[in-house]
Amino acid sequence: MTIFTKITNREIPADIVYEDDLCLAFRDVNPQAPTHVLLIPKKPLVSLDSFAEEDSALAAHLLLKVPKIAADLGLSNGYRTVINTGEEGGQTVFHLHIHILGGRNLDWPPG
Ligand code: DGP
Repeated sequence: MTIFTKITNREIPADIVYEDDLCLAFRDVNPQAPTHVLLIPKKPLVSLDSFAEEDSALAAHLLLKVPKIAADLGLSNGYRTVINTGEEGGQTVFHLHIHILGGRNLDWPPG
């Protein structure tokens, strides 16, 4: 079980900003921008590579929640979404998560 499932199960604390039956969003413990939230499916998918056809509705649900959560967080001037996948992709927690970052001008390209 990853730390994100423990957050979902309220076994460890997190600053939760959104929750519904399928997903949870909480503030990153190591924020890289003034606003940095992680949106996860409650289903413990390892990464984007784990999505199967049966997850189509879940995938759509997650993506459709991003602008709503960003708006709720006041990111009216824009924001960035990032999904790190696998070791070379920079993934460190192996429970699929969408980073939502904003509140400053973000550089491109990332490192
Ligand atoms: P990634 O490198 O894409 O796998 O991002 C993992 C993120 O998870 C990283 O930005 C730090 C964050 N993180 C790791 N452990 C915890 C935790 O226990 N609580 C919270 N809120 N965030 C965590």
